[in-house]
Amino acid sequence: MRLEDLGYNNNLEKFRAENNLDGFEVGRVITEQKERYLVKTINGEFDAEITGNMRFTAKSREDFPAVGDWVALTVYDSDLAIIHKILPRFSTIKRQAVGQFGEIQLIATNVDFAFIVQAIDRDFNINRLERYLTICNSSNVNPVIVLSKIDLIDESLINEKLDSIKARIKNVPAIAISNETQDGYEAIKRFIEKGKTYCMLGSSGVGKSTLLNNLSGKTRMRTDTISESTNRGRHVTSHRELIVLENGGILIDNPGMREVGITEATSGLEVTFDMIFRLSQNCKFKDCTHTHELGCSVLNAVENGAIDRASYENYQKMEREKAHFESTLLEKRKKDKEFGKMMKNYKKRNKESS
Ligand SMILES: Nc1nc2c(ncn2[C@@H]2O[C@H](COP(=O)(O)OP(=O)(O)OP(=O)(O)O)[C@@H](O)[C@H]2O)c(=O)[nH]1
Ligand SMILES: [Mg+2]
Ligand SMILES: [Zn+2]
Repeated sequence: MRLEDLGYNNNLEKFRAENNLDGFEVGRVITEQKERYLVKTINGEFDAEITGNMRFTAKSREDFPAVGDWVALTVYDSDLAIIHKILPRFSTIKRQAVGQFGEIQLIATNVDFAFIVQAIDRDFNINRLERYLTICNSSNVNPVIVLSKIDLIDESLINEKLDSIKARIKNVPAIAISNETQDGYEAIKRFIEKGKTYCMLGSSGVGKSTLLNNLSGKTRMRTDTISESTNRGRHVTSHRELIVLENGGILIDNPGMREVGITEATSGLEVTFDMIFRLSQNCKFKDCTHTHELGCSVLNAVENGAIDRASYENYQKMEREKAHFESTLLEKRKKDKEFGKMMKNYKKRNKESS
């Protein structure tokens, strides 16, 4: 195996050379469980932790490694390796951490494409698709929509769903597949290139791991049906994991997600709702919120049907979430700063009195 087979590239090599990391091995984080990382290098797979210094200086979740990261590490033996540095990420998929407002959760890094999987029979929801798209668009990841389980519904309904996606979401490929019959697999495989990284996103039970297993030709991930009534909230896949396919594509599986909370997804909303953003240039007021203003091009477009009303409402909801997240973050930073100041004064006073 070469590092390139795991997705290593010239930019990373350049960074390594310029930052005097010659004394370290380089590897990619393939799983993560509670601050323990399994890192794959050309010499094998190693259990790793970060240095105390890294933990001490970390300001947010983004300063910790995540699945997909390239890291510089020292290997002592198979159970002990220490990660010294995270090499620069070219993409970071993140969401609002569930139940911890203002906190970020990293889903995967250095991802080229995301397969956004929804089961066509029960899970299909365009508002949620737009959420995933926003996350992808804010993080430099190319989205591909995958509707799974088409063996479970009537063929005419498949096209109906695909058309309803097309009506609202432009320029994003959508593929309908069945993991049972493998219909649509050719279309999926066409996206998968050697050395590129793909990430599975979607709710629990939609068939992400089944798809990954089938593509890899081996059972890498456990799959199962979970009875909604008896096992609410449990996922079959419990952690993130990166695997290399025979054709050279690199796939990251993820536990299913219930909520896809928007963080400070700056450009994500702009790209996802590009029609709304283009029209907003023509609004009468510069600070138009597109909610009630006269001379608002966006509201006009909603009125005359040029913009789908449901899409507009979904956009407004995510805008509010984004604003809420940003203000929470600001508040938190302010508090952290005040706490830092207090500690400094306290130490100073102690010094003076001693
Ligand atoms: N009929 C049908 N069943 C499928 C299809 N894909 C997956 N399944 C079944 O759906 C169940 C869940 O599949 P998984 O692959 O474990 O789902 P997952 O998205 O990985 O779920 P989590 O790991 O919990 O996020 C399994 O029983 C699969 O056999 C499909 O295309 N058609
Ligand atoms: Mg799974
Ligand atoms: Zn407006």
